[in-house]
Amino acid sequence: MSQSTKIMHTENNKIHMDIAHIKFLFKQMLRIRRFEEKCAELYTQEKIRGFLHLYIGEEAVAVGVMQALKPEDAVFGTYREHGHAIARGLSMNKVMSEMFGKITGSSRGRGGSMHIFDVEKQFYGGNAIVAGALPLAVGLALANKMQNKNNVVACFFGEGAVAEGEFHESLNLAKLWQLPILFVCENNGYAMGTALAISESQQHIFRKAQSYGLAAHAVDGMNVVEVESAASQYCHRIRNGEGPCLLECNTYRFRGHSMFDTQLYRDADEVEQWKSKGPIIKLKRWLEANGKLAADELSQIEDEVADEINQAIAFAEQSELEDVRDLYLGVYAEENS
Ligand SMILES: Cc1ncc(C[n+]2csc(CCOP(=O)(O)OP(=O)(O)O)c2C)c(N)n1
Repeated sequence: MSQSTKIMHTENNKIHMDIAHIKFLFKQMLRIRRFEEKCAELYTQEKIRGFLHLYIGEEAVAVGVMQALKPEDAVFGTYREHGHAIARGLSMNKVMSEMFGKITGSSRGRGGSMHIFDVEKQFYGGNAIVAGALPLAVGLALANKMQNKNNVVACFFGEGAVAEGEFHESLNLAKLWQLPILFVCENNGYAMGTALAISESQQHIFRKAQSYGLAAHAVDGMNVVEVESAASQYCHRIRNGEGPCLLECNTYRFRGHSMFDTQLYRDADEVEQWKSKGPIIKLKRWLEANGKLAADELSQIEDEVADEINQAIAFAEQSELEDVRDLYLGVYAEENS
């Protein structure tokens, strides 16, 4: 969720942002990174089960885009959505409990890692289907338009989604009906083991969007400031009724596709190169080089993040599983309802 007070303006194509806000962005990314690292650990301990897709390396995308959104806007994530959920402002308690399958989770523990959902935060998943969120997001944007609401619907998806018909159908209808929607492509170069470079003739996703008439361009998805700035400009256009936009964020996942991935499809050198320009390390270096982040302040931020995560784990551990007698709850319509 965005910070209430911030200062950002662009001048001569340079982005100027308040230092307190930049530090806020840094902490948001760190919260996601440390949460994900802990999830990997808990997975090996079998506290978290099922599929687990980590967002490590891609934090700048969710954090940057969320700053451009208001509480009444809606968000659709992917199955790699822990980062989207945390950046949107869901409590770590709720997200961690969902991982543990506990009733205090955002989906009563029924969804797990890929199905985090929170109506209060206008967070509509978590979706296991590649490109599955796009038509849902278009439907919600259509509903908003028909009700004369200029709320933005933000829809995240990986570049692998462009191989699905839903991507093309969704962009086409969104433009045809001038819907208030921001498509956010997290282009990390690989759809599981399939590199974009060997599967698509047009590898610039934003150009596909332009061919449908959307305003679209690509940004460095490792630069949270750039992502926020671009998303804010697009949200401004969308709220003005200027139609849908697509932001392509070039990024990289530092770990395997999920917890089971031998990663034979990419070189270790390539991974290391991307890690060295990761969103957190890059911003940390910049803050330090400009004398804006002292060692004691950094360790205080790390401590606060660790405390929040430890509390979330304790909360999830202590929470109950759903009572088996409630198994049919929400499955069938209630009689007389
Ligand atoms: C419709 C559909 N087809 C295939 C799959 C299997 N699958 C799961 S993830 C994935 C790759 C998607 O890659 P991308 O959209 O680039 O997202 P990333 O994992 O890189 O974040 C595939 C093919 C699926 N979940 N849904």
